[in-house]
Amino acid sequence: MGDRQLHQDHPVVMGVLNVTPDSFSDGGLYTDVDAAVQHGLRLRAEGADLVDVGGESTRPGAERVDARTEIDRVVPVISALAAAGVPTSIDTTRAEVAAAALEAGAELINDVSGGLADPELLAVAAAAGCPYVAMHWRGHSREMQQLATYTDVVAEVIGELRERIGAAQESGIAPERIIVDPGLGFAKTGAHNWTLTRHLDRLLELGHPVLFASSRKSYLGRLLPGPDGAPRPVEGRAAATLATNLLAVAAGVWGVRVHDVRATCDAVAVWRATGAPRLRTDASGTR
Ligand code: PMM
Repeated sequence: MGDRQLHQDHPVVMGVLNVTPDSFSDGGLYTDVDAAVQHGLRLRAEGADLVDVGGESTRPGAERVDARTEIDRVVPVISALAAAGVPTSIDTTRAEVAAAALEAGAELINDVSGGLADPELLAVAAAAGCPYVAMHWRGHSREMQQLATYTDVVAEVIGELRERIGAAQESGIAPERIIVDPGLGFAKTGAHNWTLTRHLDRLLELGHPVLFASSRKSYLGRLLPGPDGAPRPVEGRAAATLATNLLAVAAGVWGVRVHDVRATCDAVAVWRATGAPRLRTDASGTR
């Protein structure tokens, strides 16, 4: 297991591939293995550095599925993409699913619970020596919106991420393989998401690469209501998503997790053309 996904000379674009019937944006579109693989190939052709494969929806209120179901959804897709030379990550909170996905060829573990849902997952990442994304999380989808209470969201998210970095290191994950993510929309209101976006510089001070994942999320829909006051539907959130991602890239994040890969790669190319220096973040805290 290498670290090639970690050390890119450009901001990493992670394409979203949910093999689920119920994800908020692409749920139900790629439940068939062939359709999922075709979409993964398309994301890669459009410029994704990594295709992030998930088999359990984490949208607010979603019901959990069992590990067997999750494995049956993701493993055939990851195997086929790996065989086609497409780098993949596994979006899971479960050790068993992560182990099966790594075996099938996944190169990075994306854990939206930062090791809280299944502490065994940290040992799986440590043994594989793969990069590990620790997202800020306070509870499963059914309960997370009640947990969106902060007096200082930036300080609290940073403090709680610091604890997860500590737990990951205690389990044997090398500090330089730990990526952090503020977890937009996970136990966060729209106002929390905006504050975290404004203060990405403080998150970067943790000394770890930062992953930013705003793509099509509901707070963007609420920012742009229609004439009737209803939030803009998922299909109309691409431009707002792109704007947030460009802000994040300019702030120095390691990568962005997006549904619309081509547009994101175009925006990254625009940013790179300005010659703006990439902030280098490593785990020793130097930038
Ligand atoms: N959000 C979702 C799923 N996986 N992973 C990371 N690291 N960060 C996120 O914010 C995140 C994630 C939920 O959205 P989806 O339906 O787009 O997968």
